[in-house]
Amino acid sequence: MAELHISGELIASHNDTLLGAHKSDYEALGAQLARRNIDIDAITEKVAGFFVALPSWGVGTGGTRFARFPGLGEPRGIFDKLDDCAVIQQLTRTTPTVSLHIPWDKADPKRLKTHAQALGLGFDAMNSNTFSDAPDQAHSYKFGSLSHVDAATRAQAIEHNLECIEIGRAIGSKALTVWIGDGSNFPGQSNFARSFERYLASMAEIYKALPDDWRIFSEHKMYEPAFYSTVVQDWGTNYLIAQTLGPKALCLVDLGHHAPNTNIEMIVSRLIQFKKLGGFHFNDSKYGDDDLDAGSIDPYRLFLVFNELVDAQDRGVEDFNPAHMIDQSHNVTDPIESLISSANEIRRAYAQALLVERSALSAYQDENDALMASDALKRAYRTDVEPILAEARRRSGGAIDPIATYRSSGYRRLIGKERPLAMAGGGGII
Ligand SMILES: [Mn+2]
Repeated sequence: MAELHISGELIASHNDTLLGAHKSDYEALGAQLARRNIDIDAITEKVAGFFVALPSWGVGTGGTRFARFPGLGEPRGIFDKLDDCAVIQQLTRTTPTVSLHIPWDKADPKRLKTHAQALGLGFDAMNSNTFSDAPDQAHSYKFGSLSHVDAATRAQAIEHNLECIEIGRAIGSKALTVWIGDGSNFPGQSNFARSFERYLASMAEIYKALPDDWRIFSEHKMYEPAFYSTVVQDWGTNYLIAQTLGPKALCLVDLGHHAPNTNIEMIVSRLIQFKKLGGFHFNDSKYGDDDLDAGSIDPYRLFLVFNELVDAQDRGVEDFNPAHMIDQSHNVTDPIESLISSANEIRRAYAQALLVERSALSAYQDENDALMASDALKRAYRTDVEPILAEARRRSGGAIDPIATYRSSGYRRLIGKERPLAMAGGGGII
């Protein structure tokens, strides 16, 4: 039976020591926002209602192409991963769901559901894996999966995705994320048109098996593991996929899956406008698909993405319900601390975007006042919203300072004793 590792008493006693300073910070920010005609409590309420899903693969140490350096108390399987996810949720109250990766997290669905429920967790989108070979599979994905030249390999990859849907149905998931490693390393190695045709035909088979209330997300990535071309390379290709498959097919934007300097927030706006934004894999990057912690490199870009989301919300865009998920690889930090911090950074970007004075911004745009338009965004971005984030956590039973509370709990030391060091699988990077 699952048990919660962080006690409510620990959170409460930690919060007590910080409450005085926190209250005065919150009041000061409230007064500052009131001068802008913004009600701080209304913002706090919205922030408290914003959630992001944890990646099951994120609580283990990720590793690079060169090495993996596992830390103390690495999760040995999905049930350990869920325990770690529960710690993050208890402290942040921002991450009530977990996104599973099959076959890494394959287990009896009933046990999965019971364990997660006991920890107060639910399940977000399922992730299929046809970018690596499972030990017992008949056909290799070395040269592709859903777009493979061989029909039997494609059929096996389709079947795996159908199995992910089945497991997902049993545990209460409502979406399937498909990312493939298919592509080529040499010009001429594969025929662009024919491999994309094969991919679309395979995806149509998966789409047919999708329950009515499910969505399927395709995730584009410009390179890696294929270095010359990938079948689902860019948001244009991704849009064509979603458009070809039908209304339940939507595009997933992983922030690290673009060329450096790409205007991701504009891609987000385009996908919203044409009703094909499925959701996000949040992370950050400097050079490529670095899978660094959200907001750690370019927090302004994260804010600009959220600026588009809040703009769409404010305009009342129909059926606007993007999935928020984290997709990171943690190599030099305690993964639990990285995920706590990332969940906070994602909420921070949302809170800042809520502070943009949109009617003023719109007026500056109509007057071609570039400087003041830019300043309207900067003004919101410059606001230190930490008291709002802390108050949202506190009101939901979470910690005012989740990292400090986590460190004082001794959780990492405790599970270090329970879980012997193992080279556990499932530290995936997609
Ligand atoms: Mn991803």
